[in-house]
Amino acid sequence: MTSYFYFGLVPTLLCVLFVIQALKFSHSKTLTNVSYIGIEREALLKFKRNLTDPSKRLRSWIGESCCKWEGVECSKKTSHVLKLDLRNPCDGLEDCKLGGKIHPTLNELKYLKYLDLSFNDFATQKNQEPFASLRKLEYFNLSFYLDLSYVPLFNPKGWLSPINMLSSLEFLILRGCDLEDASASLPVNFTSLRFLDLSQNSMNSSIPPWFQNLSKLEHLDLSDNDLQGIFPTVILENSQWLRFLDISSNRMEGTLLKNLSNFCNLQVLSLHSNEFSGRIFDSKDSALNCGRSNLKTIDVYNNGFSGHLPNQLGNFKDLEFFDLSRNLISGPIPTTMGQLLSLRVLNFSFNKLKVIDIGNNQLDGIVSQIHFANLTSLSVLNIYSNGLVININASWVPPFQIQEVHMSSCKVGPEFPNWLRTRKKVSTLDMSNASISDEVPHWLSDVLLNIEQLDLSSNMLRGNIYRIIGKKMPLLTQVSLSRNNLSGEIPNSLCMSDQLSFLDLSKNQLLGRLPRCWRKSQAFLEWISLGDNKLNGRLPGSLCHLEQLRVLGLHGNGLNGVLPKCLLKLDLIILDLSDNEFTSKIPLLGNPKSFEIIDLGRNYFAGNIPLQLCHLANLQYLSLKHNNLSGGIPYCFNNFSRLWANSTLYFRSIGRFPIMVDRKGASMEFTGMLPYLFSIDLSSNALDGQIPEGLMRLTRLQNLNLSQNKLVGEIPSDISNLKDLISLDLSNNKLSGEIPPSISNLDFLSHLDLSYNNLSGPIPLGNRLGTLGDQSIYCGNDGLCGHPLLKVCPRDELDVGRQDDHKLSEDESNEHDTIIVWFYLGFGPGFAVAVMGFCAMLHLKESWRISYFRVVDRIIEKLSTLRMVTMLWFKRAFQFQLRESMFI
Ligand SMILES: *[C@@H]1O[C@H](CO)[C@@H](O)[C@H](O)[C@H]1NC(C)=O
Ligand SMILES: *[C@@H]1O[C@H](CO)[C@@H](O)[C@H](O)[C@H]1NC(C)=O
Ligand SMILES: *[C@@H]1O[C@H](CO)[C@@H](O)[C@H](O)[C@H]1NC(C)=O
Ligand SMILES: *[C@@H]1O[C@H](CO)[C@@H](O)[C@H](O)[C@H]1NC(C)=O
Ligand SMILES: *[C@@H]1O[C@H](CO)[C@@H](O)[C@H](O)[C@H]1NC(C)=O
Ligand SMILES: *[C@@H]1O[C@H](CO)[C@@H](O)[C@H](O)[C@H]1NC(C)=O
Ligand SMILES: *[C@@H]1O[C@H](CO)[C@@H](O)[C@H](O)[C@H]1NC(C)=O
Ligand SMILES: *[C@@H]1O[C@H](CO)[C@@H](O)[C@H](O)[C@H]1NC(C)=O
Ligand SMILES: CC(=O)N[C@H]1CO[C@H](CO)[C@@H](O)[C@@H]1O
Repeated sequence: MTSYFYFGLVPTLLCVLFVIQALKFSHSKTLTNVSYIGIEREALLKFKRNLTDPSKRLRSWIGESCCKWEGVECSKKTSHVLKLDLRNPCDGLEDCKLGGKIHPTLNELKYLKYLDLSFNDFATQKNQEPFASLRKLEYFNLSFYLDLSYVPLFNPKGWLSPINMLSSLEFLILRGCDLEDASASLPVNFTSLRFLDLSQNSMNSSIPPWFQNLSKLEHLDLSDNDLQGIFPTVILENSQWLRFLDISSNRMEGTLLKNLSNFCNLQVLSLHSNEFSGRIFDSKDSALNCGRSNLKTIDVYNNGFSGHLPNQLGNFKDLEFFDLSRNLISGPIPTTMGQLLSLRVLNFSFNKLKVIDIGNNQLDGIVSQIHFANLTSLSVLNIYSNGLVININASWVPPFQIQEVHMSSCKVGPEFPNWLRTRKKVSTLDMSNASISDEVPHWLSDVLLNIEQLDLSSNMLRGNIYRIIGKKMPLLTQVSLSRNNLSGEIPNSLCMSDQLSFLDLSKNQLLGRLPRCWRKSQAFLEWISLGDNKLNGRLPGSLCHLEQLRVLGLHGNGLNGVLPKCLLKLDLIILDLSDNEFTSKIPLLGNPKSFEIIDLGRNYFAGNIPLQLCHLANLQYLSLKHNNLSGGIPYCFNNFSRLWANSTLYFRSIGRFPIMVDRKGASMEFTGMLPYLFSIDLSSNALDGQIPEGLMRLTRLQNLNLSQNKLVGEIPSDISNLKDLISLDLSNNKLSGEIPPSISNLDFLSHLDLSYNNLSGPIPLGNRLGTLGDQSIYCGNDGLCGHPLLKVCPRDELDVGRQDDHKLSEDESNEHDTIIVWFYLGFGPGFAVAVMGFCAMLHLKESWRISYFRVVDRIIEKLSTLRMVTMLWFKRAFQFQLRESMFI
């Protein structure tokens, strides 16, 4: 039994062993090259040795079989390394980045097909070819590889070998690599390329001609570069497989006038934020004139496209996203928009269209429920800023659950739109300036339970504000109800909105006290504007819990009492308490350097001007007028360094001003500006002492008003330092001495009042003063003589000179015309850049369609009146500052 076992089994075992051994041998002999696989393993180890790996992502890179290492994949058949995926797994976070130098040994991975090194921090080295022999590479992703700008990627001396690689490469992703010139850094003869992503680089050339030869391309992303010139539509003719085309945010131009049937093969067309023009739909040979389109996304906002919306919108049966906003599209909205149908199941028809944004065009005509009758999936409806009249039947129940509605500047009213009544998912509602003169419907606060952004400003809404914001709105971030006729007290429920950042209830009929319930958890609240209401009582100390508060506007109410001291410890930028009944001293300001605009005018503040004001280096607008202040003007007022000629602070500041922003953040325009950006107004107090010489250092001042005080002494002789001065009012003081002759050098001075002082001597002559007209600006000074007063000075013989002056001033006014034209041309870009900072500060979400930065109370009230005058000043300031500041 045992022997049988022995003698039978052993040979069998041996036999089996032999067979296994033989199999193993033949296998390695025929299918793999063991020594070569060892080389690949060694190469990877060498590569690893030169890397830094703070998160120890490569800790599995030990042992014999490199195929089990993290990020390494081998062929099952041959065991050669086919795939190396070292993509940063934590969304590009620093911690997970690999760093160091890429060792050229990587070239030993001759069978590699897939290489992903994206979001790491490898050092780039000249004169190295770390990938040059990767003949078989099909997928190469180097996204967010900090800086490839000086690496000649494909040149003979470069990283990648054109001869070896180009025929197999199908995916090339170089997003965010600082590439500057596609022609120089990429080769001309890819043959297999299907997916090319060069977005978020700095290419500023035109699109290189070799793009036309990418005949297999399916996905082309060139967005966020600085590409210029005419878009070569021939690319589309040659790439019949193209499904995805994104060239947004460049400077491409041209029309798309061509019946490009390949456009209709596209699924995603994104051309937004370029300079395209011409008709896009409605002419026979316009681009999107297809019988049946596959387009899911048409995203062409912010161009110069014109023409009408097509009647055949029904051709776009797969359309989900349709954004034509900020173009020059005109005519009516075709009713066929509501019949874009794709699917009919039983009795229900389904439609894929989710987003319609045709705001800010030149559309007109009447919009009724027919336009939206069959849009079952619609969630975003933006038709703002057109000439549209909305005429929707009050009993209509929409087939969709809308989330975002922007109808500002459409004629929606006079009734409040009843079709909203049944919608419960509304997160953004913008019906500002929509001619609604109705009472607020009682159901509104139920519709608004999930609201995030609400703008019903500039209507004639009546009724208690509780009907709008009386219930808890936990998601509310922005609300503007200004310029209506709302009544009632400010609801305490606002203190429950922890996401709130912007609150504007100005210009209503609101009564009672300010809410006292402000809480620390309201950590986003930056803007409170309650001006021009009928509020009274004291400022609640709980306002100081709002640590992010930047703008507090309470102008024109009946607020009274003492200011809470803590208020001035907040990092406020704009504080407007003017036209109230505040009393006692101006509280000492802590040391917040943030203040830029302080208006405490028309109150009952008494005592001295606090010296602490002088620490506010960013202050550029200070009004304390019409109070009961006494004492002297602090000598340290010369500390307002933003008002110095060499200050670079100003351009950041202007961004803080109220603006209109649309969701793209691209177009921003001021709704106005302060009459004077740089101003000190201390008029109508009881200030005494002399005008401090140091004030003459504030060379950017445009307005200096010290009138109606008890100032003594002379007008400082270097008043001509204030070269930007537009308005100077020193009337009704006790100033004496002569008028400094240099005052006639103030080129921009267009308002001057020196009346009712004790000035004496001759009135200076000069270009500017010659045109400043009448005698009233000098009257009440018995000692003055000369033109325009009738009193002749002892040695006055200057008739001839005066005529010359007249000639000069004619020339000058011509010049001013051209200055103004210049100003308009130069205005936009400068400001657009300047205001960016503020937008960021207010946590603008990208999806916002329009926001609410309309000015608030008093500050806006001042806006725009003296705009023309201000422009003269800008001409100068901008010429010198614009360039540098635009690139900060
Ligand atoms: C095995 O690898 C070596 C070293 O690269 C090479 O010289 C040899 O040709 C390879 N043999 C086979 C069969 O691939
Ligand atoms: C390339 O890498 C980036 C960053 O890891 C990633 O977001 C992107 O999806 C990759 N691209 C493709 C086409 O795989
Ligand atoms: C284009 O490819 C061919 C081989 O296919 C090669 O000889 C030639 O050098 C390549 N041209 C450039 C500019 O890389
Ligand atoms: C492109 O950018 C480079 C470097 O910033 C610059 O020198 C060149 O003039 C720019 N070209 C164009 C056409 O703007
Ligand atoms: C595109 O390919 C054609 C031939 O297919 C060739 O004649 C032409 O030079 C190529 N153009 C570019 C820009 O590479
Ligand atoms: C435009 O192309 C489409 C699809 O190829 C075709 O049906 C239509 O007739 C063409 N229109 C004109 C004006 O050529
Ligand atoms: C579109 O909606 C209207 C009104 O709801 C309905 O009468 C009509 O049948 C719908 N059209 C289609 C094609 O479903
Ligand atoms: C700006 O000029 C003032 C004098 O007017 C000088 O005291 C100050 O140091 C200058 N500041 C800078 C940053 O040059
Ligand atoms: C930066 C760095 O570590 N470089 C090293 C890469 O590896 C080679 C040898 O494999 C070293 O000589 C380098 O110093």
